[in-house]
Amino acid sequence: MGFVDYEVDGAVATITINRPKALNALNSQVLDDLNAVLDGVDINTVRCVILTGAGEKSFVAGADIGEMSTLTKAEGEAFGKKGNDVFRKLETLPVPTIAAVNGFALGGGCEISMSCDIRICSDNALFGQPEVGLGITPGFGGTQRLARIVGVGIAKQLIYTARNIKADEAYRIGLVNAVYPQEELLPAAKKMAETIAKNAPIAVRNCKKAINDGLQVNIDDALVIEEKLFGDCFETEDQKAGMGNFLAPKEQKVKVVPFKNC
Ligand code: DAK
Repeated sequence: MGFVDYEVDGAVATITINRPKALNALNSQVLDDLNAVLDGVDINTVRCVILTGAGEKSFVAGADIGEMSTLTKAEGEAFGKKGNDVFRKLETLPVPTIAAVNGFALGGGCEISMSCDIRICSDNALFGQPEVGLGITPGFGGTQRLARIVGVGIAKQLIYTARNIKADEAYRIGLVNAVYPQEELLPAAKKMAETIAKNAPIAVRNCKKAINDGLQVNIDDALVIEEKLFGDCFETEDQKAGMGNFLAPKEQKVKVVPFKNC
C-alpha cells in the first residue's frame, strides 16, 4: 500500500518503507501507511518482522523536513505524537523485529531503527541525530532510546554534536549488532528472522515482553514480570512439545520442533 510495502514469506514478514525519491523520509502519509501495515501483522502466523528501506542508498533519511518546516507549535506536537504512537506500536509489536538498515538512518530514521528489537546494517549505513542542526530536538524517541541502547554519555555526545557515524562506529558503540556488505544484508536479516521463527513463538513473544517491560521498572518488579511471563508458557502445546522433544528417546527426537503457536 502507498509508501509502505508488506510481504510475508512463511513466518517472516518484511516491511519496506518505499519512498525512494525522498530517501524514504517519513512524512504523515508514510506514518499513516506504516500504522496500517502494523495493524495488519497477524501474529498467529508471523513470527518475526524485518523493517527496511527501498533502494540501496537509504533506510530512512529522517522525518520529512519539507513537511515539518511549516508546522505551527500545535501541528509540530501533533506530528510528534503521530510518529511516537506509530514507533511505539512497532516497539511493542508482540513478535520480534529486526531493522535491516541499508543506508542513511538519520534523525527519524535512526529513531525508527531503535524502535526495533535488533539492528543490523549494510557497510554504507550512516547513523545520526542531526536535529539540533535543524533547530529541533530528536522528536521520535531519539533522546530516550539512544541513551538506553548505547549509554548516556555516547548518546549525549552524538545528539549534541549532531555528528553522523558510519557503520563500523555504530557497531563499535553497540547501536547495531552486525555489519554486512549491502547485498548480504537482507539475506542475513532473513536468516536471523527464520532462526527466531523456528523457536517457540509464545516463549519468544514473552521474552520480548519481559525484556522490554522489565527494563522500565526496578529489578524486583522486573523479576515479577519475568516470573509471570515464564509461568504463562506452561500448559501451552509449545512448552509440551519443546520439553517433550528433549525428554524423548534419542531415535524419536526431531532437530526442529514443529511449534504450533498455541
Ligand atoms: N526530508 C525530506 N526530504 C528529504 C530528506 C528529509 N529528511 N532527506 C532527503 N530528502 C530528499 C531531498 O530533498 C532530495 O529531494 P529532491 O531535491 O530530489 O526532490 C532527495 O531526498 C535526495 O536527497 P539529496 O539530493 O540531498 O541526496 P544526497 O545523497 O545529496 O544527500 C542526505 C543525502 C541524506 C545526506 C541529505 O539528503 C540529507 O542531509 N537529508 C536530510 C537528513 C536529515 O537531516 N535527517 C533528519 C531530519 S530531522 C519531532 C519529531 C520528529 C523529529 C524531530 C522532532 N518532534 C515532534 C519534536 C525528527 C526529525 C528528523 O528526522
